[in-house]
This record gives sequence, structure tokens and C-alpha cells, in this order.
Amino acid sequence: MRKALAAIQSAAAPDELEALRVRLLGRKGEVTAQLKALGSLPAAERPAAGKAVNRIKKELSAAIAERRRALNECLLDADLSAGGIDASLPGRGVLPGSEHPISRTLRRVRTILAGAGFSARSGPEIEDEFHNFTALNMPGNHPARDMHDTFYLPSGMLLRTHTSPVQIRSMLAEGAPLKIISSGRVFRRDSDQTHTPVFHQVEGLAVDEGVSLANLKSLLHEFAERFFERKVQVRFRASYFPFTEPSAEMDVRWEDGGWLEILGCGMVHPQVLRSGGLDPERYTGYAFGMGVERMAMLRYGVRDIRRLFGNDVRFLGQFAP
Ligand code: 2NL
Repeated sequence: MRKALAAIQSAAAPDELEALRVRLLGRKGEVTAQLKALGSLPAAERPAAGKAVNRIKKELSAAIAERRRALNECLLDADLSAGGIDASLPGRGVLPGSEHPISRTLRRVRTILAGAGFSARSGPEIEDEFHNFTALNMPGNHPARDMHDTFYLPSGMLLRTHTSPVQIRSMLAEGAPLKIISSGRVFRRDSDQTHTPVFHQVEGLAVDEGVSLANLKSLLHEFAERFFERKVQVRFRASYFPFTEPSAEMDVRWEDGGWLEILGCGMVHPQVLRSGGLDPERYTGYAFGMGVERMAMLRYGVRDIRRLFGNDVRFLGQFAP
């Protein structure tokens, strides 16, 4: 027994240890032979002898297992210090990514409007006062400028407070007719349950001869039904924006019977057409704008806007298509 234990301790490689195990505990091994020999003992001696052999078998098994573990560890250490790869480690695991709910909503809105003939335009996030305010019928002393909580840069430029300056630039660069959407990040100094300093807008603008309020209403009704994927009732409530006249807000009838505001719209103010280089005697236009976060919250039932910006993968993973 002591010799067997010593042999196990000094086994230098897994193969050697395995040969030892077969010799001791295998079917034709020494311990097995002793177990078989029990049958030829006098009946009175059998229980005690049997117990002793079984104890030896257990001890040897344990010693072999321990030695095998130690040998494997040595091999792994040698492998690692030789710069090898530890194939015994579990993989890191790969979590599938998913499109952000804001991106999904933005893509959805753009796709629907593209289907209605609007093509996308983009412009700078750092703007000047003219394109962000003055051209939109908000002169220097206009109170609506305060409501926009603008971030001003030391240079006198500003972070755009809406995507409308893109539409002004497009009117100036391309003239009429025009049927475009602009979307992207906008910036306002505001932060609470329903406001973040950076958020996303989509705006649409259609200018041509004979564009009417009826055109605007039918487009937006159709848009709401495609966005929410069901027949919806809508209503237009009179409102005010400096850049449209008349102005309205569109509400959608919700499942609980209440009305929910989803966007603002109106006929482009003649002064704004003029700032865009267009003749308001010849052309009319409609425009609308919506907050992408608000649309995403309505569609996905998110209550706190900050969830959309928390980058919590447990939250974001729920929006895989
Ligand atoms: C809202 C409402 C609106 C517009 C945006 C617009 C742009 C030009 C001329 C006239 Cl260049 N109007 N944009 C018009 C009405 C409403 O946005 O609630 N946005 C989140």
C-alpha cells in the first residue's frame, strides 16, 4: 500500500499514472485480485478483510485523482508560460447587438415618408442665428428664442435647436418645388423626465404651387396609420409656431379613448418662404415636425425618456426586431 502510494506520487506524466491505475485498480489489477481472493477466505474473516481491501481501493483512487489534477495543472502552467492558449477557459460569450429604439423609430418614420415622396436632406449641427432663428420668422427679440434654451458657442454660433435650418438651406440651394425631410440631433438646455439636452427630430417640408392644408392633413393621417400599424382617428388642434400660419398640433385617438399629441404642423409662413428665396405669391407649402423620442416612447410604451439614453443592454435588448 505504501509503495503503491509512493508510486502514484512520483508518476511524472498522465500516461504513467494511467498505467499505474490499470495495474492497481484495473480489471486484472492487484486490488481487484485481492477482492476476488476474498471468496476463498473463511466466512468469519471475510467482512473485516473485505472492508480493509475496499478502504485501500478508495484511498488509492483518491490519490490517483489528486495526482492527475496536479499533473494537469503542471501541464497547463507549462503550456501558459510557453505562451500557449488556455483552452480550458470558458469563452467570453458574444451578446448579439440590436438596433437602438431611437434608430429604429427614425428609420421607420423616414421609410414611411420616403414612400410618400419625401427625400432626405442633412445639414450642420452647429448653426448660425440666421438659419436657426431669423429665417424662421424669429427675429432677435422674439420670445420664442428663449423657449428654445439655446446652447451658444463662444464664437457666436449655436447648436441647432431644431432641424428647420436644414430646410431653409435646402430652399435657398434648390428652390421649388421641394418635398424633403430633415432629421437628426437637436440641442436644448433642458433635462428632466421628459426632456434631454440632446434629442432627435424629423421634419418634413413640401413647397409647390397649390399645396394646401388639406394635403397636409391627409398626408399626416396616412402617416399616423402607417406608423402605428392600425386605423387611427386623428384631430388637428389650432396651435402656434412662428414659422407656420396657420399652425396646428395633431392628436391621435389612443386605445383608452384619450387623445395624444404626436406632432406639430402648419402652412409655411410667407415670411419663411421669402427667407428661403421663394415667392409666397406663387408658392405655398406645408411643414411638420415631430420628436423621435416621443414617437419611440409612444410606440414602445417607454415612460421615462432617460431609459432611451441609459445604454443599459438589458433595456436595449428588448428592441431586437
Ligand atoms: C414640433 C413641431 C414643426 C415645422 C416644425 C417648419 C420648417 C420650415 C418652415 C416651416 Cl423651414 N415649418 N417646421 C413646422 C411646424 C411644426 O415642429 O413639435 N416639433 C417637434
